[in-house]
Order: sequence, then C-alpha cells, then structure tokens
Amino acid sequence: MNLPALERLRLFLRPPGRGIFTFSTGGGYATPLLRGIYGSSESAQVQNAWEDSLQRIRRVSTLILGIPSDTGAGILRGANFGPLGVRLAYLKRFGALPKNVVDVGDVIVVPQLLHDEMLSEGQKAATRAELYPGIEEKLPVSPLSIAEEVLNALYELNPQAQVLIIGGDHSVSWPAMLYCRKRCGDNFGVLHFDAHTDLLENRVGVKYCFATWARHALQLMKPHHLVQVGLRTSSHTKEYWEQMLPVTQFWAHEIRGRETEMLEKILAHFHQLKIKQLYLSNDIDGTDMAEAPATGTPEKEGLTAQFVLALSERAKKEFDLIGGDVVEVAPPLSGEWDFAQEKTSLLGAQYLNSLIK
Ligand SMILES: [Mn+2]
Repeated sequence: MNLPALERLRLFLRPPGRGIFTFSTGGGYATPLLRGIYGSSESAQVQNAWEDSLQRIRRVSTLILGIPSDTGAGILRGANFGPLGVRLAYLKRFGALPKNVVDVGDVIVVPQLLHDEMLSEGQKAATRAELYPGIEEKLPVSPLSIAEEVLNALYELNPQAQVLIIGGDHSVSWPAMLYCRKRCGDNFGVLHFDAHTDLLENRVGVKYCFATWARHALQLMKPHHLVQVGLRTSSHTKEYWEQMLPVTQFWAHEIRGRETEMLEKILAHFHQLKIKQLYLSNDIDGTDMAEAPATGTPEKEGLTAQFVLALSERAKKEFDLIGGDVVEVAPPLSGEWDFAQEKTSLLGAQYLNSLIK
C-alpha cells in the first residue's frame, strides 16, 4: 500500500454509525449517535470532528473500531446494527468515552460483500470505482478485507494501542486474529466466549464466516492458546474437539454453579502456558439467552453476564489485553428501535467497557 496510513483510514472508514452503506434510505439511524458523540449530525461538522479524532490515534491507549457487517452470519441477521446499538447504549450507560480512548469509526460496509477472496475481478473493480473514485491503487472492497488493512494502518500509527472491535457477526474476528499474529507472532492467547465452537474448516464450502474464524485462528497460534468458554451447542463433543484440534474448551455445563472455581481454572490455564498477550473475543451468545436475547443464534443454559464480566475484568488485570471484540449483538432482533435502552446492546456496552484498559 502506497498511501500513508492516515490517508488509508480516511478511505476505509466512516464516522461511528456511518459504516453501513446507505443511499437515500437508512442514513438516519446514525443521527442520535452522531449527536451524542459530536454534538451534531450535520455532515461537515461530523466529518471535521471525526478527522480530528483520527489525528489522536497516535496519542491514546485504546482504539475502538466498528465493523457493521453481518454477511458472515448464517441464521438470524441484524448484527450489522451491533456497532450502532452498543455505542448508543454505551453513551447512555457510561457517557462519553474516556480521554485515553478514540473511536476511529466504522469500516465501510457494502452489505452484499464479505471477503475479497470471494469476489471476481470484475466485481472488485466495479465496487472500487464506487468506493474510491479517482484512486489507482487496488484497494480492498469487502468488510473483512478492508478491516485487515484498517488494523494494519492502526498498528502502523500506534503499535502499543489496545484495539477493541464492535461487530458485526463473528467473522469480524478473523482480521483481528491476523492483527494479533502481526503484533505478537504466534505467542498470544485468545479467550473466546461463545455458545458455539466456530471451529468449522468451512461452512457449505465457504472459508470465511461466523462458524470458521476460530479454526483458522488455530493456525496462527501455539497449541492450546485458544480457550473457548461457554460452549453448549455443537454437533461434536468436547472430547472430539480437544482430541482433533489443539484447542482447550470449558463448556457451559462445567461452569454453571461452579463459577468462582472455574474462573480461576481458566485464568490458570493461560498463566501455565506463560501467555502474556491476550485477545478477548466475546460472542454475546456465550451469555445465556435470558440476558442476551437479541443475537442471531441465542442459546439457553449459558453463562451469566456476571461471570463473563468478572472473567473479562480479571483477564484485563492479569494479562496484557492487546485487543478484544464484542460481536453478534443484533439489536433489531429485539423488536425495539431505541437501541440506547435495548437490553442486549446495554450488555454489549458493559462488555466493551470491561475490556477498556
Ligand atoms: Mn461465535
């Protein structure tokens, strides 16, 4: 990439809430968020305030990135509104972000695309002409491919910053895994909350989606550095997965009723492996559906939010939490349109807050 990192970010990102590509319909959803963050939803003012915030990337300790894509989902959708819902709920619950945090905005999402490897040259050229008029460079056009380049640019501008992603379906964790690999080599741990293993090699022949990112991530890290917590819906058993793959699992039924003991056991696993740098991926469906109903694949008999928060806080204290995500929050599935009050978005906001250094 020839363009300077900040230039690339200006092309690949939009102000918070503006990443879902809209023409005449749908742009209004972001208005309350923009007013809440910048005090205005007027385009020129928002653009100026957002560009100022990009200038602060080098000076802060945490960067927040929205990836409003649910093209990688496969059951119920709506996680494309996750970044909007979680940010609105965050504002309502906690107010403005702390001074050491910058929200860099949303990856621009063309909602029919997922990863550039899935596209013909013709489609890539056509979308490039729309997204980046007048630019010769062959820039990425799909949300996961753009996110990979955004994370590269953020790393270039501030290699020490913690990067927190708001998804999006769980496929958005794949570019995050590439980021961890670039930053730490193969020596990083991943603490992964989920009802599902996300360990498929592919799903109906599709390599990149919500069900495969964790399988591919195993190839980027040392054995048993991926720890999955809260599993309860899989076509295979824990024994099957742990024998077949270098993964460590703690299923929901092992944790329920023994939270205090299991929390220590999970943390001890990372310490035994001498892991220092940790990434925390929080699929909100790891939490019981009674507490997190607005998600694409809600499951009962899950983790309590209290346990997930307690483990996240401890992980932040005991490890160098280089990054994390909150994914699969799908506020439209709640049937409510005031996302600032919506239950699952509010929980997502608490999870996000628990990760901020
Ligand atoms: Mn998942």
